[in-house]
Amino acid sequence: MSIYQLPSLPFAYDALEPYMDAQTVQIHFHGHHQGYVDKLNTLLADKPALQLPVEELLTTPDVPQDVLQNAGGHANHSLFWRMLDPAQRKTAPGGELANRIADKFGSFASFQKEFGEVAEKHFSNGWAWLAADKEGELSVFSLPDHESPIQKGLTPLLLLDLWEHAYYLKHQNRRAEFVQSFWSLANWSVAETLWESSPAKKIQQLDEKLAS
Ligand code: MN3
Repeated sequence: MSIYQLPSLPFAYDALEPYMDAQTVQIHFHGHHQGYVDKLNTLLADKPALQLPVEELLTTPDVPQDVLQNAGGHANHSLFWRMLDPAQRKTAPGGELANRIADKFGSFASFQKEFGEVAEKHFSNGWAWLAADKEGELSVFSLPDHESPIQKGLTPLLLLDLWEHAYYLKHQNRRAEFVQSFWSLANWSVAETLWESSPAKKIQQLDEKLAS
């Protein structure tokens, strides 16, 4: 019995066409993501004290670097697949997240522009992120390799894989084109759910309860 397992892919391999091709999705999921899961299982097979839920592992002190890298790979991809909506029922966030984005970036379009620039400029492997801090303040940034905002005490709301394995078969060296195509797949319902379960939002809900 493995400690960590590949989660289900919430859509068919070809469901993200034409933005992400079926071959890329299949290799990305069964090759790359499975690879991080397998490596993590190997690394932690004889370390029962570190056999923790993967997000917990990211904030545990003194975790070896190779364990952190593979834990980040597993955590980020598990969330990333859920951040892609083949049917895209929502092309922009709604509710409070929409207001927060407008407050912080001026408009949803300005947010997309900033996220796109961060993603395009990021050098080499990494991920682009939208995250919230403990006060609910939003920020857009990129992190190298599989580093996660969770390691900085932030709550991820949106993420985009910038590793070449995520886009090279279809988009080759045109990362900007890949980033642009993400706006046709981004799952804003999931981003809203992540916002609703963020620490700042929980405090707000408790305050509302106390005031009622
Ligand atoms: Mn990847």
